Amino acid sequence: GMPPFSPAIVIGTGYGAAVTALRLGEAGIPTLMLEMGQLWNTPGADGNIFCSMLRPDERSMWFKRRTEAPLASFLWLDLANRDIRPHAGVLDRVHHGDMSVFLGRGVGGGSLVNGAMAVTPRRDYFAEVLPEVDADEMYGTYFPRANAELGVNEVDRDWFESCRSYAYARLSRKHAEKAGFTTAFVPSVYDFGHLEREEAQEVPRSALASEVIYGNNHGKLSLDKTYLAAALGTGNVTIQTLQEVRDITRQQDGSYTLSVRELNPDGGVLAVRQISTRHLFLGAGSVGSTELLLRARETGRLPDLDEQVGQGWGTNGNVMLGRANHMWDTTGTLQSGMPALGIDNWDDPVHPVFAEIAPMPAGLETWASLYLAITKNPERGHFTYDATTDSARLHWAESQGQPSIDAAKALFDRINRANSTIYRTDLFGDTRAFENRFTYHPLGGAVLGKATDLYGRVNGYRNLYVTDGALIPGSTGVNPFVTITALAERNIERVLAEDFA
Ligand code: FAE
Repeated sequence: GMPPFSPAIVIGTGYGAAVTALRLGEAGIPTLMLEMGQLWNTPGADGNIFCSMLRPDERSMWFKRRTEAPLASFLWLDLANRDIRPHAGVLDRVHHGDMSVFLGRGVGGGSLVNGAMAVTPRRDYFAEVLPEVDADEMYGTYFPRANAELGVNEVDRDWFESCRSYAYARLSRKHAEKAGFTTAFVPSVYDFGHLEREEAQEVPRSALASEVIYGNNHGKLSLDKTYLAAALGTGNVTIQTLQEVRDITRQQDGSYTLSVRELNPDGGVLAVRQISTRHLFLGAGSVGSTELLLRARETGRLPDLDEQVGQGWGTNGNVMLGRANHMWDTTGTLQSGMPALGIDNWDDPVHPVFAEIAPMPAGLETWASLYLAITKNPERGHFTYDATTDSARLHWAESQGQPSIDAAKALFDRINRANSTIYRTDLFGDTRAFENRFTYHPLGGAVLGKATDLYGRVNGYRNLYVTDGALIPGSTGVNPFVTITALAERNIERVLAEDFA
């Protein structure tokens, strides 16, 4: 018989997907969201929805036998990682040769696991990255709209100067300033008021209880509390979980039929079903949406997709590093898991860097300062389709990460020299000082104006759209979710006005 039909389907529930579903729902269009991860609203035996980073269990990772935290070691001991039962946990680490990508899985996508840093990119750099997008419109309308809907807030400056939670950030600021660099406060979707009450022990601790990459039990305005709650509130949006979209085919009448796996949260596929739609929005993220399109093109299901699908992928120049502090320079044992400060050296003509001052919430004094540097790395990777595994394969060589290291090194060599400090070489599993074999910020693969038109309409097919980080050509110069959100707001406004008449 005929598969069930929904007027609009959105794949995924991350930033691009959530924006799109809200605006479709507000316009009165019945919309179904298909999410491969779980809905995170049910406490486990310990009373918490999410587990902490210090005692990870099966809730932590997406079908792994052992956790794969970004800091592999401390004094070369594998302290951070634990054996776990394979389960549909909230954080995935997808391996592609020399590069692995961290991804959120669940209703809210990356918003469940990220550091909540909500940074609007510099206008001059945004215009450089996406020159065909009207920057006046973005900075006048869509960035403000995204910031308001996401609930972006800033830390109270007086509290910041006196609190325990950001002693580690004040220390890194002191070291940066000694080398002549300036720092900038970083807005957040973590509620800083909640954080103040956490430190005062008036509310349960979350950012102050080493909760970040495996989810926050309190304090964070993840998408399930903002855009997705509003989308459901329209009465026109439905979310189905543990639904992994695999294949997209186009029917003669122009509708799309999806083949969807219903996943068992403890492993395996319960069923495969079909569902059809008129308007199909891909919000499965840079890696997920690119894979869906590439598979569709290479298996002949959507043969007219652009050659640009799979191209233009980047890491946002991510590179992580640690510095060793002197005995008298303590970071403190209480560290907010949510960063609030960055070293802003983006104006450097040779090596622009925006380095977030990251916590190392080990619960003990580590004498280490940690950083995630965002650099301007011109290298790009691309995806090919591997028929034997029916999956997309990322091509990115470790050497392509070298420009990120060079930029970070230029900045932190100067900070080390000014403070007579050295790099930590015990953090990343071997003796390297710079870790560039993973990214938190995958961007590109179906780039705006290349694989799609200037509003995310996929070239070659009507009523097929990309809404997420796949649209951004590999770099935004800052943490990317505000950019993804604002661009999705811009695109869906145009699509609703023109394609649903
Ligand atoms: P994303 O949020 O990844 O959502 C995609 C959704 O689609 C996920 O829920 C997937 O489970 C789902 N999905 C994928 N494939 C399928 C399929 N085939 N069928 C059904 N569902 C599917 O996409 N960014 C910042 O701006 N600030 C930060 O502080 C920050 N910290 C981060 C920390 C960590 C540990 C990580 C991993 C990321 C961080 N990011 C941060 C990046 C940010 O979370 C990311 O750019 C956005 O989440 C990407 O949004 P998208 O809408 O592209």
